Amino acid sequence: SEYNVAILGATGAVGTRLIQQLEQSTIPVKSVKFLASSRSAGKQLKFHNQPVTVEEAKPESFEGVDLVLASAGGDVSKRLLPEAVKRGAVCVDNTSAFRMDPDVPLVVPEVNAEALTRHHGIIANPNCSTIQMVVALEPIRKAFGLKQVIVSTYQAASGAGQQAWNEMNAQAQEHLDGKEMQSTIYPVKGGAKHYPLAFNLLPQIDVFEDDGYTHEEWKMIHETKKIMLDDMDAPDIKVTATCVRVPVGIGHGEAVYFEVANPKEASREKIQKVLAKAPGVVLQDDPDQQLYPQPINAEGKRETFVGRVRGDQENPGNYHMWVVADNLLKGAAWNTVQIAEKLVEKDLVSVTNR
Ligand code: A2P
Ligand code: 11C
Repeated sequence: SEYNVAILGATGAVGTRLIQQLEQSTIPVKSVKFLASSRSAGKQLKFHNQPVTVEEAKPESFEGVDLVLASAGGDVSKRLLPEAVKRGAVCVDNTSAFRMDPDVPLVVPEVNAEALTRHHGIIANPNCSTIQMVVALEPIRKAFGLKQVIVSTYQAASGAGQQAWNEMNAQAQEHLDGKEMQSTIYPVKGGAKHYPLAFNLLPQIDVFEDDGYTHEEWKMIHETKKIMLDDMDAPDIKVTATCVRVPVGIGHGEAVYFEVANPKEASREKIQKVLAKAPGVVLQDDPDQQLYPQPINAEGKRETFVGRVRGDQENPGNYHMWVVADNLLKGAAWNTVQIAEKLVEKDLVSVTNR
């Protein structure tokens, strides 16, 4: 069969890439609808070179729609996706609105595609920094077990949305022109204080929790556990994170320190071998050739790039690796469309199994 597809948030940094990834996907598309706020209604976008007029997203917009790909912010998803499900549409949501709902599968196809069979109309796409980390960790967990993960992130400007990304570019120009940098968005839109990101590092992504962690760090901890331990009797994995915004346009980097459960089975070479064969992973690891993942090379790619694999010299059974992916593609638009492809493959684009 063919599907009527709606993209919610079609004008955003992720939305424009959802359109492009849908064009390049295996999903048979009967029709598309591009939805955004009233500010964008009437604007023309293209699908396979044909003009499509953006419409204001309303509950009625989802009449006759089979599949919704959403990336218009958590509040919009909370308000509109239940309306879409009521009208029979299956929704893949890129926001954090439903991720921790026990009835909502949180899916990275390379890790837990089987969770899709348990959907009730909404499937959640994880946070970008979580996705690329679990793509790299899952093959290691399968081969050697995993006890502990300590991650430090280097997250690109575009993760905060198109407006924020534009602000960093403007700040860079202001600084080079000898002017004062104007800051109205980073680290958090609508927050009490704003700092420049250009020529800077901001160790705050999203709001602070009471325990001193940011919400982005909270997401990396709890989403990782939900995805990797979902529906398994696997022992818990200890996870902790420090998330930092860096002045890079596209491509999150992550320094991942991990402890395997079966240290006798593992070695640097064996881990490299497992990663080289893992789905969705490209191993770029050759110090002699100065080969390692870089955001500039990951931009526009669907894969997760891994390099700098090495054993910790002081702690046997512990390893380090460096993981990079396009946060707007594998971290968002591609993972969302990939989930939709799996739903089509498994004939799960219906809301009958509620
Ligand atoms: P619009 O362009 O009309 O504001 P980003 O993540 O890059 O900031 O993009 C956010 C996306 O969410 C945009 O497509 C934006 O549309 C859309 N959006 C924001 N608010 C709403 C809303 N109230 N209803 C529908 N879409 C919205
Ligand atoms: C960032 N990771 O880089 C965030 C963006 O939960 O989907 C994605 C937020 C989310 O700012």
